[in-house]
Amino acid sequence: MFKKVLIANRGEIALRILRTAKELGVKVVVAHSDVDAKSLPVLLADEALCIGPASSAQSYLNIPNLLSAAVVSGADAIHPGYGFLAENAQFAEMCRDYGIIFIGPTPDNMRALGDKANARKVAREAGVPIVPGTDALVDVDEAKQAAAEIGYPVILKASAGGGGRGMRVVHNDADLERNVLQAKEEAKAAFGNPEVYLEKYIEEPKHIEVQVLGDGERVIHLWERDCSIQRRHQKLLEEAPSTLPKAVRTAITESAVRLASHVGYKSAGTLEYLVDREGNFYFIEMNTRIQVEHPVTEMITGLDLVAEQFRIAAGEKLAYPQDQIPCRGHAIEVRINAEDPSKDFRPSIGKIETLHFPGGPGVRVDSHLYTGYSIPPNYDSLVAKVIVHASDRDKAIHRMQRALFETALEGPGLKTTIPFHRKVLENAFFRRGAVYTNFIARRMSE
Ligand code: MV4
Repeated sequence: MFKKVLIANRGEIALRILRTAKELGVKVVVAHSDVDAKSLPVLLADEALCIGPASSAQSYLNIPNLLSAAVVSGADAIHPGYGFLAENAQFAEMCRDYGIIFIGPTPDNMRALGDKANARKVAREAGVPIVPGTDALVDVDEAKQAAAEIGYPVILKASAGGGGRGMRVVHNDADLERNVLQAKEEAKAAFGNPEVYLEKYIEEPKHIEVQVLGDGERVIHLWERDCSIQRRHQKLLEEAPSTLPKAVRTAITESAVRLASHVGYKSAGTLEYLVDREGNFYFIEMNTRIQVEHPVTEMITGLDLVAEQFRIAAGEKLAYPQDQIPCRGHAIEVRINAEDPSKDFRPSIGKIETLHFPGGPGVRVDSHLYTGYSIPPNYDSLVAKVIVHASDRDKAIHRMQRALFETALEGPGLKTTIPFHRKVLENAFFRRGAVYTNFIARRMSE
């Protein structure tokens, strides 16, 4: 195992990684921006190094400073968390060049799957269903011909995009040319890569993702999560397992193992799918990182996914065969964001004056907050994740209601998504599992 890990991240995920590192006997260096100097991960670290000013570009994305911090502190590994540099193949390669282990997939894994048009090719080769559509578009004529074959509506996606960024839905031939050209311009500006491709637009799908672990030789799955409850591509509530029929669950998880095995995947990863009303599923993209919602999978399997990432990166082989991965009960996570749901989820910042987290059976809270902490305005608004586990979905919903009833998170002017979550948990459609990607727009609009 490693002697010392540098955590190249902040907030709840930096704390989450720190906790596992300590349990594994690995010393922790937290790299932080100057506004994060008094953050909980910094206070709990064995060592902390400031890597730059508040702006992410100059700190958490600053590769020279992060590598210098790792070298200076004598860290033998770097954990990137999620976001920031987590899916940057070049960063992973530079870590390797400096003799530091990147705790994540190989640069080749990231390159094969990071480009979404290429990930579709990999899926096709592996015999995994993809949405009817094209490879990277050569010109507008190709788009028109493909749309004529597939039928409208279609969706244009940027190969270099992800998580909903750089997507446009097109309903007719008249709008196609303009949208292809605009999508290319936008993709070039946003990602430095103008490549776009086209897919049939699936209406009202469920958004299901399969958690996998690979050691470079063998891949296993840790069941699936339903992440359909999103707003503008920000997930708000996730659960595991899904409410899909057992036969669909088996087919989708097996397909994920096939795809990840095809590239010799090494580390934790997530394969995203859309599932339509008939139970047809289509692979859309793969996330080559630990995800925010990984705790729901930890609750139903009893595994520590971050510890698995450490062990795999240290060269260990997976310790369990597939049939020893349990799927016990039901878990739900709500993301508590410092945002005002009544003001279009506008970010809300402030100092924490009153803080009380829930506890008791089947409740877990992952949060870097403490009383007196000031939430800096520079980063993501996620401030806490409340995760519950119970023997079935109804009991998990009830337990989450109990947990949120216990929760107090207050400060002058501070607003959170907690009242919104209370409404979701009461919603009749949510309660019967009738959740699709348009749930919030359609069922929570008032
Ligand atoms: C789609 C789609 C419909 N058809 N692809 C959004 C996130 C990104 N990972 C993929 N996304 C979508 N891709 C096809 N072919 C609809 C969405 C989508 C969506 C997906 C999951 C959760 C919420 C969503 C909200 C709007 C659109």
